[in-house]
Amino acid sequence: MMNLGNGYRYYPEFLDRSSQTELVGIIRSIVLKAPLFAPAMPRSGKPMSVRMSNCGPLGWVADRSRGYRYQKHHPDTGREWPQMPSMMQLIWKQTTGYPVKPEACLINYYGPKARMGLHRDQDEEDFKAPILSISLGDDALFRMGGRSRQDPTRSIRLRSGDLMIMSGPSRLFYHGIDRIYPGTSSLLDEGGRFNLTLRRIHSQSDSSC
Ligand code: MD3
Ligand code: FE
Repeated sequence: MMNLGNGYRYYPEFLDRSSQTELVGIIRSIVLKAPLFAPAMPRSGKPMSVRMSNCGPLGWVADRSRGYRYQKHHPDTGREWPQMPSMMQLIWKQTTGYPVKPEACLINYYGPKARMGLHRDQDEEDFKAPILSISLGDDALFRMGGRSRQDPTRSIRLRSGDLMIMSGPSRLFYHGIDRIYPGTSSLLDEGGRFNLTLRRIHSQSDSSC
């Protein structure tokens, strides 16, 4: 594990090839039940280049009229999100040590041209809980900023099997994916990259409905 400062923890090559293959199989079964959708930007209505799905009790969605939010149902099928697989819950428990289960796993799929602009993750109520990220497939150029959009950034190339944990100050830092490096991994037959982010939405103490 590499400590990158500000609560950023980086675990290069955390998953071996067989674990990566197992996780891709799990993702494939999830997207059969909860197909990838293209979220729309709240202001413009423009579709994002990254396609998404979720598993767990809550999922992150976005559209023009209602903006960014977490909800219990798939925006297209109206069905509940598939259960969070035990393999994901186990990785969360083993690496974060956080005493409460993750509520959402956002599944991002990047084709060769997809990118994700600099943003902060602030649609959750619980900023004390860490976020855990797992990269699968082609390499990606990840940009890490700071508390303010104007803060200096540094970039690291994320590879298949890498894991990152954002806790403490880094939890609210700006970040994005500048590009995918097509053809750098043979894990996915169709190419591109999956990224999983495991998240807590509600505070542990929050017992409201
Ligand atoms: C730093 N995903 O889903 S993962 C996202 O590779 C997201 O798909 C990127 O940004 C991806 O919101 C980056 C690494 C990551 C995830 C969440 C973070 C870094 C983060 C939240 C706060 C700070
Ligand atoms: Fe993010």
